[in-house]
Amino acid sequence: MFTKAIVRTPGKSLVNGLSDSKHLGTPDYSKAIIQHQQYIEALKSCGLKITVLDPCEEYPDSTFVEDVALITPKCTIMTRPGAESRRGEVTKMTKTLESQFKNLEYIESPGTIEAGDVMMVGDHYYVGLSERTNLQGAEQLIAILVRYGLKGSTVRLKEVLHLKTGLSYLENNKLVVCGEFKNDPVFSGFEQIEIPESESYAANCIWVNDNVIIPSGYPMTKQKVSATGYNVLEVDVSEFKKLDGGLSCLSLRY
Ligand code: CIR
Repeated sequence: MFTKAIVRTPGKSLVNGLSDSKHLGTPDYSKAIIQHQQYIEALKSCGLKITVLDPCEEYPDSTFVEDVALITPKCTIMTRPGAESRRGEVTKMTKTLESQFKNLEYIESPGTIEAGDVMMVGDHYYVGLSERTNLQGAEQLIAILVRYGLKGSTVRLKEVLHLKTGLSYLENNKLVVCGEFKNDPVFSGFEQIEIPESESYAANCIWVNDNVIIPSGYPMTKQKVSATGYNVLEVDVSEFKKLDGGLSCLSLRY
């Protein structure tokens, strides 16, 4: 069960965030603020106490807090984003986390990791090797996990930005899969919920205490996730989609 989450209100500089989805247009800042508030309300309705950090204009992508830290029950690992424009976000987040968490650990150069590439399944952490996360970063992360009695393994990505762009673990052995992860033998032991290509954005969804939050506007995903028996909540995150960000990216849940 999760009890808390950390989010960061988007700054006006959000419109300058990194994007491979320019065809979707520039995010509308006012809409993004409303959607972010609705996201917070959804997390609250799942029982979480939310820490809302102030906007950070220096870093346009800083609302995607998930990428800069991995909070585990045993330790908290500050990442080193592959996107250079995002590296400074880590220092900001470290200031927030160091007062709350002991056992802070750090990924060091030349390693890079963005925690959108890390999927927790109990005490095992799958680490995507992507354009943002390199082998050195993954090896450092796994070595830290092992020191704390946890485990990890790597998964090579072909197309998606982050591992959790195409996979979401919904607990109880249930795994949402899409695109390149369908039929991957690494995940054959899970009860799979296959998301069609036409709804691939919704493959990034989040389990929060037997609720699953999905992006709104994806009816097939809604139907498939509802069939698991979890309570499904929908949040419109269209403005974050324009920056390749999904629901998981917008919070650190612990
Ligand atoms: C980026 O490209 O870094 C941001 N525009 C989006 C980050 C999304 N984060 C995630 O998937 N965990």
